[in-house]
Amino acid sequence: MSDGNGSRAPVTIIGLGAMGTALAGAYLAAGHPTTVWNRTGGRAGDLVSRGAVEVPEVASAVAASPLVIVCVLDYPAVREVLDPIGAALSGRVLVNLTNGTPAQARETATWAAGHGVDYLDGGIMAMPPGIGTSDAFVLYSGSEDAFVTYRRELELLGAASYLGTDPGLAALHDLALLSGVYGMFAGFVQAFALAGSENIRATEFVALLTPLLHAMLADLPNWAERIDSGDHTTGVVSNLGMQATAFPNLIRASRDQGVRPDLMAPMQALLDRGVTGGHGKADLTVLVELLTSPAPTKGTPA
Ligand code: FVH
Repeated sequence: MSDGNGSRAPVTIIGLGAMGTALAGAYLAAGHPTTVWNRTGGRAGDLVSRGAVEVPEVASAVAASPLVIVCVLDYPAVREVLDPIGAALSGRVLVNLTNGTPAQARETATWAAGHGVDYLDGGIMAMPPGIGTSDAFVLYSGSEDAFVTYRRELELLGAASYLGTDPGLAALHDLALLSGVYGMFAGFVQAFALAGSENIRATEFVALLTPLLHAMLADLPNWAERIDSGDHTTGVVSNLGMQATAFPNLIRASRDQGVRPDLMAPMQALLDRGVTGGHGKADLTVLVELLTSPAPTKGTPA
């Protein structure tokens, strides 16, 4: 939002960890008057030399701008910082880019509404060096007014997607996306450990792993089609029964090689549940349904 004379809206950033520092840097680079506050002082040196104003009191930081962005470690930290200054935040837009759960986002939105604060929750889908580049995107939910009013400022951080008025939606999407990422990281860890157990250098092995993962990723839209349609059995080329038979080899070989199979064991349990539940001929996508249905108790079918 500009004042019509082209001057930039003042922005306050609360939290100067790796991410908060990157956020503040993006606003400085775009010419916004930027006020910063961090629990531990002395972290704003570079930002101050670029024009940021560092203030010692969080209430003064909030008073400096109509748009306040908080990005600290977790939601308990958000509340620790903001609870005492609800009155100072009143009438302002608060954008919370701290990682948390949908329930925490909704609770914080309720707290904000009780103090007359226009609340937008967000999930940053980028690492700090990606902020302000075309690689970054940020998910938002909560106050649509806040999103529309400050869309231009939010776009400075990365592509901005508004998901709806339920403040928990951004956190839900964020955590679902991170589940995909961490599932992949778990696979990376296991793959490099198993290859490394025979002294295969990671830099050689990655040349094999990367194209395989690209091929698997190309199949992801087909997964999505199956999941949305609920049809897990038409045109299956790699059925669950076959995979449940091959997968234990991965666990056995890991043990034989002195590599802990802990990261893979839950997948084995789910595959086995699919087979005992009669889904051996189905695609792996059926596991999504098994994951969202209660685990069977002993003696009952899956
Ligand atoms: N960095 C990343 O790659 C990811 C990318 C996606 C989004 N996440 C989330 O962003 C939040 C902040 O992450 P961060 O990388 O800035 O984290 P740190 O560098 O560890 O800095 C933590 C800041 O939080 C402040 N803080 C912690 N506890 C409190 C508290 N009780 N009261 C006030 N501030 C607190 C800490 O302050 P200080 O220790 O310097 O005094 C830092 O400013 C996070 O939710 C990620 O999941 C980052």
